[in-house]
Parts: sequence; structure tokens; C-alpha cells
Amino acid sequence: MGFPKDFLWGGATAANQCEGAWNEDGKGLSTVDVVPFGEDRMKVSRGIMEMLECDDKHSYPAHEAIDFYHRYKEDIALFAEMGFKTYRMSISWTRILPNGDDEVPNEKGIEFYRNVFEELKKYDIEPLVTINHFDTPIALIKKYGGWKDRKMIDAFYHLCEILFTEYKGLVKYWLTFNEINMLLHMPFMGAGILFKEGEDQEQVKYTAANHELIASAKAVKLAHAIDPENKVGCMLAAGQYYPYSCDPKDVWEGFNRDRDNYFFIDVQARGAYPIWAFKRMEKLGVSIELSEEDEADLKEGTVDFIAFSYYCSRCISTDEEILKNHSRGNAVMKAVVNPYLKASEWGWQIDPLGLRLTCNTLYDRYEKPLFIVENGLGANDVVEEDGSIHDEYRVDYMRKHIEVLKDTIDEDGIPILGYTMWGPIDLVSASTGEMKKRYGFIYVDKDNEGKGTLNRSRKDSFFWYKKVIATNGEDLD
Ligand code: BGP
Repeated sequence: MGFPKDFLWGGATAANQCEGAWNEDGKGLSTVDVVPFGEDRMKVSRGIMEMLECDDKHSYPAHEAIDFYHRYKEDIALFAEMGFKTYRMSISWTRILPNGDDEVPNEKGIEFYRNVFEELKKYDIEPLVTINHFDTPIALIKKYGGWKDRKMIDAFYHLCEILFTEYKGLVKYWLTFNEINMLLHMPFMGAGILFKEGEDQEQVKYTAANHELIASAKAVKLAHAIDPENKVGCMLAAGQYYPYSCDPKDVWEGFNRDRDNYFFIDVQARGAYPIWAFKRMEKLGVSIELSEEDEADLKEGTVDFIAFSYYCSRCISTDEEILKNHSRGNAVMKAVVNPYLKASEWGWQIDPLGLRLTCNTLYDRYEKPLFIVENGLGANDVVEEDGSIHDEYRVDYMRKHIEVLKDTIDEDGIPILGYTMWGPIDLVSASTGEMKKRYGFIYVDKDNEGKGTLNRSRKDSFFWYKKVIATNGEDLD
């Protein structure tokens, strides 16, 4: 038993966190280009501070990132050296359509991704493409206010039509929206939403969510129509809530927090809003527009597989005293410290068994194949004098998670298509904008201030992962 023969081992990145070249070759401005480094980052990501262009007071890590745009050949060669079977990446919407809805695409943008896909093909690496990874064109925010406007569905459809047609035969695996449930927590990042004063924020968020869900379903239908070989997945920021105690109030609280996340996947996987979702919106005073045509789209556009990111589980309580013990790492999704778990340097609580629990829950709920498209450890690596990096903590984290995955396949029988760990090469952190929070097997010489040669080097974990892939997950030592 063990991992299936065709298991897709690899790594995952996102355009804005690695490409750089933010204004080259005709690329337009996107949300991720204006999210600054430093203390304003969260305010902008949450849509409570306006930043629709760049200013001199802030720095913007996405502008250069790790310069994958110019170095993709070198980086893909390193992925190939590790034996990658797949590489998850995202498309920058404004590289293809600078204003988000241009009739004719930007040729340079089309060409760049074609070159990347061709390069991957050279090494037999299957691309897994996220169409939208926290990436809304600024021009569409100015025109429509982002995803709160229904017209975004057409703009996204147009983008998808271009991608599915241009890259037919080169790309088979697609994801519609990265961590779609993050929309509720980081509305600007997730949906290009900037709240106006006095605006009903819940109404705006759920309106945008409804639009993204319809857009996602229409994209699935379109992908299948253009090429029946296409396989399209949804993408959930997973990690279950544990009740802090067995007090039923805590259990109920955890159950409901999980539902905030399943709200999205239930629709994408089952093709309709569940009853409780309508009740939840009613309670929030929210109403969404859902025509018969929308309902048909949702029904016909269900996903082929369930992709998700998993870094940690979360713990929740209803006790005011316990709630004060906030987990530092869960600034976006609020949680309390779980006393049974250790945490990363950034306070993300490490819980390998939680991955098995997540896989089982998702499979019980949807009965569709799973794809773990993000998992990894952000850490502050030390470069030794001879240039080596001994990141045994990263190996330890990944080993424990992959071991658990093996049990999930062997003992629970859950179909899992692949595993793309997050950030095989160091890149810009989405939550903090730091370079210092490194996930990679490949080190990139660049610091938080943007200084460094951008040279790449292999960490100890590079050789470990290479062995893991070569033995199809049998040798994890
Ligand atoms: C997920 C995002 C990624 C990635 C990852 C790690 O939420 O999909 O873009 O960055 O988390 O998070 P961070 O970079 O904040 O450490």
C-alpha cells in the first residue's frame, strides 16, 4: 500500500508572492501589488484602509518578490532536480488582462505563462494552476467595487475563457479561487472589497461570496466544455476547530466556526447552498440574489476534487477567561492556544494528526478526491558560514505530516491526488509580507528590507524531499 503510483508530489506558489515584475511587459495593477509591508498590511487586506495605488511611505514586497518572472527556468530546474511531479502556481489576472476586462489579452502575459508551462513540460511536471490567488485587478475595483458587483462574474468568465483556450493541452488541473473562505476574513485580499463608511459589511461580504461561487461554478462548466480532460477543484483554507473543553457550548461554537468555512465548499462540491447557510444569512440580515440560472450554474458546475491548505488546527472556547489566551498565529481566523500543541516561531500550532482529521471530515462530507495543495513550516533559517542551511525543523514538520497522510491513505482509504507543500522556494509571506518567514527547500538570498542577491541555494530539506519523492513517500528518514 502507501502512496499511489501516480501520486502528485510537488510544491505550491502564488504569482504575486514569487514573480515580481509587477509593472513589466504591460501588466496592470492588482490588489496584491498595493498591499504593503508593515503594520498597515492587515488593515489593507481587511478592506478597512484604502490603498488603491502605491505611495512613497510604504514598501511593497510583491513588486520584486523573488523575481521568478525572470528566473523561472532556474527555479523549475531546481524543482525538477527534486523530482517534482507537479507544480502549483497561480496566474496574475492583470498580466493577462491589465484592466481586468480588456477584450484582447496582453500577448506578453499569455506568452510568459506559456513559456512556464512549456518549461514544466520539459521535465514532465504537471502544472496545477490557481486562476485567482488573492488577486483582483485594481481597475475593476475602481469600476465595480470588486466582487460585490455581479459584473465581476462576467469579467472572470472572460479571463477563464482565455486561459482554458490558450493553454488547452498544457494545463489539466485548475483551481478557481485560492482559500475562498478567506474572503470573510480578508475581504480586500479575497475579493477586492474596500468598505465604505456605514456600509453593511456582512451584506457586502456575502454578496461577494455569492458572486465568487457562481463564477467558480461557471468556470468549472466552461473548463469541462472546452476540454473534457480538465479537472477543476475548489480550494479551502482548512484546519478544524477543536472545542477547548467538552462543554457542549464549546463544541457547538467549534462546529459553527467550521461551518463558516464549509459554507463555501458545500456549494462548490454539492452544487447548492445548504439550508443552514440561508438561515445563517437570514440571521445576519443578509440577502443574496440567486436566479434560476444561477442555481442551475451552481448545480452543473460542481468541482472534480477538493483542494485545501492545511497548516494547523484551531481551538475555540466560549469562556471569556480562556478567550484571553489568544493564539498569536491565528490573527486572521481567531483561535485560542491549544495546550497540547507546540507552535511555530510565528505561533501557528503544529498538529499533524489534525491533517488526518481534516481529510476524513472533508471526504465524509463530499466524497470527492482530495488534494493537499499547501502545507509547510514558516521559519527563520540560519545560513552557516559555508552557505549550508540545516533546517531539520522543517523536515521534522513535513515528515510528521506526510506520515499522517500515509495513514490516511492506508488506514482510512481516502483518495488523495497529491501533495504540494507550500513555498518550495522561499517567497514573500502572504500574511506578513516578510521574506524572513521562509518555507522553502530552496533558499533565496533576500531579507525583509529587500536586500540580497536573490541567489538560490539548496537547504538540507531539499535533499530530504528529493528522497521522499524518489521513494514515493516510503523513506521519510
Ligand atoms: C495561505 C496562502 C498562501 C501562503 C500561505 C502561508 O493562506 O494561500 O498564499 O502564503 O498561506 O501563509 P504566510 O505566507 O502568511 O505564512
